[in-house]
Amino acid sequence: MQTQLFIGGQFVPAANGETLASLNPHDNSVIAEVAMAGPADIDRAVAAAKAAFPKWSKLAAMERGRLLLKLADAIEANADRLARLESIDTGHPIRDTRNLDVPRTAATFRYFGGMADKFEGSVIPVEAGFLNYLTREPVGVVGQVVPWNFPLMFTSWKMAPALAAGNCVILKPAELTPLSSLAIAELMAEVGFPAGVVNILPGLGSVAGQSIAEHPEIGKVAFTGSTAVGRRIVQASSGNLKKVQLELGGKGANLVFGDADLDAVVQGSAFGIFHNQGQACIAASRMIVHEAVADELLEKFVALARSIKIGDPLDPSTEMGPLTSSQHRDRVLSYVDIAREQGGRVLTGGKTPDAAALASGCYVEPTIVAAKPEDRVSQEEVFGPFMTVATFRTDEEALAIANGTEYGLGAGLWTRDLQRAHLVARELHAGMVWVNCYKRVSPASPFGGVGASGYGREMGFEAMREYTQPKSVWVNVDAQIPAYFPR
Ligand code: TAP
Repeated sequence: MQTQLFIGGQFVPAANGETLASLNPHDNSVIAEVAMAGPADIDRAVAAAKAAFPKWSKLAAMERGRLLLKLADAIEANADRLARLESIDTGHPIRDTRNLDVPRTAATFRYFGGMADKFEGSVIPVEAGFLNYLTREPVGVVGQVVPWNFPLMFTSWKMAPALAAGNCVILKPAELTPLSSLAIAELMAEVGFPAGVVNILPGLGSVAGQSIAEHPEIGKVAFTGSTAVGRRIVQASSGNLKKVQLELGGKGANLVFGDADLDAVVQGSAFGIFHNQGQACIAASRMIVHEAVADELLEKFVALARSIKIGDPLDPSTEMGPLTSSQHRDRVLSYVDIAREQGGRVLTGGKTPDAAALASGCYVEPTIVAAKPEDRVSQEEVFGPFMTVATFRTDEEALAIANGTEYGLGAGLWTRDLQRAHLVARELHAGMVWVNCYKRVSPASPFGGVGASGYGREMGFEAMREYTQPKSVWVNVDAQIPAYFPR
């Protein structure tokens, strides 16, 4: 297992020799001591990336794509190792890291590997006699700051489009979960990415992350994480006016209309809120249900929540693992008190599991709380297996509740009425809407939000636009330009 910084194609210790323990959230045992980058290391990585950029950006796009495709193959060849590493570092159940995280990571590198030589410029019809064409050029050295909830997958979401477009990358994984991105660095070196094209530097957000956001020679910073840190990144980036892309928090509305298929709602919503222990920006964290079906739905939903098998992430039968850190577990549990203080009713969960075998881990039971739309638990991102429920009478009321937070990332709705589905989808304040499903993602479909959920889009052609700058070139083919200063 690699535990050092990946700079200029080499694994190296941090300049100041600092390390930090990465813990297994199942029992808080130490997995590894990992090097922690400081500003001097970020400077070294930027120098390596700058040196690599001219050759990498001018390499035939098909060749850049070929390396990304090779990396996708290498990820699949190492699937089991990567899945285990991700499970012990994050707490994701192995059934998910095997079936979702690793395949999605490979799929993202493969999608953008295929995209590299298909992302085209354009010719713009301007006045006669001129040829005006638009090319899209890479930004240069880009910084990427990744959170701890999907460290492996987000490494691919961030790096794949940036590299396909010809940029060089400095990526900082979260201090809590650095291991899978270092394993990706190892595979990148193996499949032949040139030195310096990718640099992966674990480190503290307030030190290494801040240094990336401020760095005068980094042209763009892409960030996924909390809205509070997103704001800090915007401020830090102002020195050199770098491009900023922000994928921030969410408070996903999940609207259930009276005509919905309730069994489908239960399954889709349980995936929406309890997959990855609810640690997802697009979690279905607010159920907003028509009062006529609320009792029937909640009875089924609570029964399912109580039956979820919580346990060691490495056990293939585990359906929900621990949260990623004990600090985060405590933060999630603190929201149970906050809910009660404002009159919320805990319908199930709201505590750590009773099982003695889980006592030293970061576990929280699936939690469902009936709360008013204006309560803090209905407004703030809890980021755990914690769902609020509120009821509505009219479609207008449902929309007002759904759109009544500062966030606007993902939202879902369940109905058999086609016209209502399209109308509500149009009116939802969100970057992504799911109809009769929840939390679907694909490398081909743009991902991102509005409002306090940030700006810019990952995935698809939109991601390639984010990682490039347009250049308009005017050529006089046979235009007769009248003299402006006739003499
Ligand atoms: P954040 O503090 O936002 O951490 C996300 C990433 O930003 C980590 O890599 C972090 O580094 C880094 N970071 C922290 N301060 C930074 C700074 N000043 N400059 C640059 N980078 C910085 O999230 P958290 O504290 O881990 O979690 C708190 C809450 O954020 C969660 O409860 C949840 O609401 C939200 N969150 C949202 C998402 C998504 S997907 N939208 C993901 C994670 C968290 P270190 O962790 O290494 O310090």
